[in-house]
Amino acid sequence: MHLILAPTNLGLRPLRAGHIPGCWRAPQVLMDSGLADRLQPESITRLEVPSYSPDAEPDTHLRNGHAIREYNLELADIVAAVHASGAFPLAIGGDCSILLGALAGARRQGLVSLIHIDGHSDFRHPGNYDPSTMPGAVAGMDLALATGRGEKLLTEWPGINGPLVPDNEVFQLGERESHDADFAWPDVLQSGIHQIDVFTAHSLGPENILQHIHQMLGQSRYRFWIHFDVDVIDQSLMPAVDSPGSPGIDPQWLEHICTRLVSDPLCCGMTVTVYDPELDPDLSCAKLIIELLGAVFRPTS
Ligand SMILES: [Mn+2]
Repeated sequence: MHLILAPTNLGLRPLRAGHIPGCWRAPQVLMDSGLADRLQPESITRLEVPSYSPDAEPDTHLRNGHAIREYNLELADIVAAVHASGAFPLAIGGDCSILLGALAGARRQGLVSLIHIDGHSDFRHPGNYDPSTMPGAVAGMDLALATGRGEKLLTEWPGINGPLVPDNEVFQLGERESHDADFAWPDVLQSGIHQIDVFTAHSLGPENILQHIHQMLGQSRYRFWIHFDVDVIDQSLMPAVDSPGSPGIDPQWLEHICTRLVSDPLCCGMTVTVYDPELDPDLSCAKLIIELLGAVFRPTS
């Protein structure tokens, strides 16, 4: 496995005036807490920390939109190079905006499906909010942008016609707000995206969830990417995220699901996003993430 450290917070909104989201620190804190010792990657690439601006920019309604494009073009090159070398890319964010570059890189070797594991569908786009009212946070839009909804700045990528991934090749697992009266993006339910929300997930259990995922993957047999936003874990265990919530999916279920998916030869990479060390003073969340990834990637140890 090739570890990619992507310390970006460009896709998040400031939580209060003057706040700079802390998830850019995640790769370093996870490394200091033993991530590489546990995973034993064959090699590591480190991206720079980009400079964050909370302000609106010219020519885009996306906060840090231009910088996010640059960052993801660089990430895409790295992912493509890792694939060309025959290794498995594991990208540690950073916020969910890194999904775009990861998919753009993976697409260089052909079409991909996406398993989007996240407590939120991240499906904000101009069809369900008014972009002129505030600069948009890309970390809440990654699935919309990946399926081609939103500004061309982040939906169109070099050498790729159409969206990074079509709706019917996406499986979203873990949305917790789909029954809320103020659900931010109800149109995701009418899209072609396959979805099992957290409530249905609880009633199904991990084996049945895997069966549903494999049903989708079995149709196309494309290679597939796993996006794992740690906010899918309940906030009692994973408070160190931008948008914590309850309920969540049991870490042991997630470990089981991801272990099975990663062991599939068609699995072509994984992003792990949104851990914020500034909200994790005792590092218990860092330990949980490292243990979970350790079990997924070194299941026999
Ligand atoms: Mn997310």
